[in-house]
Amino acid sequence: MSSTEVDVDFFRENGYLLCREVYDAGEVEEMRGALERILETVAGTTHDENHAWSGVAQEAVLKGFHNVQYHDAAFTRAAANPRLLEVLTRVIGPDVQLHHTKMLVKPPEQGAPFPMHQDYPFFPHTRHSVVAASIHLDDTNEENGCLRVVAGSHKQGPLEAHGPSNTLEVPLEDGEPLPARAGDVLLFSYLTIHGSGLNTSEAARRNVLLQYRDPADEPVLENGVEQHVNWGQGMMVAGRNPFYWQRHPKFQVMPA
Ligand SMILES: O=C(O)CCC(=O)C(=O)O
Repeated sequence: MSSTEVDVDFFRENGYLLCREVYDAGEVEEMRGALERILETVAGTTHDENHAWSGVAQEAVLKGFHNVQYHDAAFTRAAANPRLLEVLTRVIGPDVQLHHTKMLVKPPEQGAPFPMHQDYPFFPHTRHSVVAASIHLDDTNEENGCLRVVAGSHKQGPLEAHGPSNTLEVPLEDGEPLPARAGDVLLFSYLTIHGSGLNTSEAARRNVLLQYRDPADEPVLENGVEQHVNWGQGMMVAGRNPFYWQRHPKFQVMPA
């Protein structure tokens, strides 16, 4: 990937950008290993819940775990990968801050779909700088539930969403399927309408999703408190945080 391939105008116009070969085969393999170890660790424990979104078929399964960089340093390296930062600094600006991370595994033949939604209602901000980087650990296509986006939908701004999963009345088919290769990253604004279909293939579809923002972008507070907070939030991956003393998380260690 070279900097000339970062088509910032395309991102601004369409609200997404598919960046090819951001991670090399070795980096993908390292993340696959780390992700499989997380799955092995939770298997058979109370942590191994189905994280499929509300409203999807009951047999559909999603293995979705947050804070992956606290499980394995492979994800810390991935979150601060220089090739990814080259893209993020062109799209967000020189200062880039991690907001949160998660892994999403759609198991074979029953991997849960994501109904169409914007990410905005889960973690609203005032300047809408929040951008997702979805790292593909497997080749994706329509059969295994690749991501779909509605190009240009970010320009509509925040839309009225429904239910606990903040879904929109937009059929999945309205989203353009974006098949990708392992190592590719799909960037999209948290205002871009997106979703993905069921994984009906014989193999798992594994993605790691990292959310970033400009540290100057203030979260919308509820009763004076930011709602979507987790450890690792606020880590600077590029530039500096001029707002550290005004806004930083205060965590309390609680018994598990
Ligand atoms: O990875 C996917 O299929 C979709 C993930 C997604 O839309 C989300 O986590 O908001």
